[in-house]
Amino acid sequence: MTASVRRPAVSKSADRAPALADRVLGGDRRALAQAITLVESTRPDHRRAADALLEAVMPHTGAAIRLGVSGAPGVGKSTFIECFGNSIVTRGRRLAVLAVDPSSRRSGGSILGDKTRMETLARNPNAFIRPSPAGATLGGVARRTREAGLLCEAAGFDVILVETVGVGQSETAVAEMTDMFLLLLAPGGGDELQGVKRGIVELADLLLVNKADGALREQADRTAGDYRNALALLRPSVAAWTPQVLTCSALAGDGMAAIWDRIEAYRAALRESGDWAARRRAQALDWLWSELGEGLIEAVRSAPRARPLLEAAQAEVRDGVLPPAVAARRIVQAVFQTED
Ligand SMILES: Nc1nc2c(ncn2[C@@H]2O[C@H](COP(=O)(O)OP(=O)(O)OP(=O)(O)O)[C@@H](O)[C@H]2O)c(=O)[nH]1
Ligand SMILES: [Mg+2]
Repeated sequence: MTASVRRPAVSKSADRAPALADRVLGGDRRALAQAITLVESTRPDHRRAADALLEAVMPHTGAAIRLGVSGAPGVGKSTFIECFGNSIVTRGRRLAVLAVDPSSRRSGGSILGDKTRMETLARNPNAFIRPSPAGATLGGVARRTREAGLLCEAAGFDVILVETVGVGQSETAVAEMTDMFLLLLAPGGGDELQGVKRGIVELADLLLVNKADGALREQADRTAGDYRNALALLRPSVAAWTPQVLTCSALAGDGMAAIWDRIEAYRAALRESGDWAARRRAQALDWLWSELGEGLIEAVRSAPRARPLLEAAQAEVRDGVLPPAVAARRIVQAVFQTED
């Protein structure tokens, strides 16, 4: 017997999945929106249907370019996505835009509000804009965003853009689910002044100094030069690609073609070196482990066998009489009925 984790029988609650999968694969936008809502749901029967759906579409995913876009509040992300998005859809691409940050955590408007700011793009049949679910936790949104991305790929979108706000930990989550990370910067100021953490700059494969127009143009060029110098001191994360710095103006629509060229050059370089596929494989495994971690915690929380022990352990840990590591080990042993 092979050790396969595939489940041949589809459970009753998953009955709606095959029909929905077919509609998603046919490019039906309403079905895509419903499918994303299904994977975002925490109801157990929805979760089972979502699993069946994801398994059904999986063979039809993987061909898209997955881009992360980040930048401090006000740097021009929404304006950029509208401008860049329009420029690539007019070149025949199909673009899906997803957001990672729960709207409650965002300083500016949520991507939902952005739908009005991304007016032209939102109306384009070759673009699909999906706000992040309100009230969700960061970890939860990041998990569902990966799945939403797969669904968009299955629906025929060949560029998946995941937006995040550039000030917190969500950047790492986004870098872990995308092929290439774009960081938007404003003219002038160092990272700290821009409210961008150093670690986020190090994640970037392409840095874009936006607002390179009018009175800000020269300063944008200087800022780009500063970042080029700073990047020269960093070790690139893959040998096949040295992060680059470009200037652009999302407002004036300048620099969009050059950005797309760099994205294609990046993909060609990483495909050539084998890093493209290797990174995807590593990301898939990381994803498995992170789901496994979440799943196990959930299982422990809801295991009846663990409940009395959990309550007692929490009280003792809170009162400082039991070391947390010891408590955790005992709970794990009780849940799995193992001895060490
Ligand atoms: N001059 C100039 N202004 C720009 C450019 N891009 C964006 N802006 C302006 O910068 C302001 C912020 O732009 P947004 O696109 O909303 O920025 P954001 O990064 O999405 O902001 P948050 O959603 O709050 O994080 C707006 O007033 C834009 O018009 C640009 O290329 N040049
Ligand atoms: Mg915005």
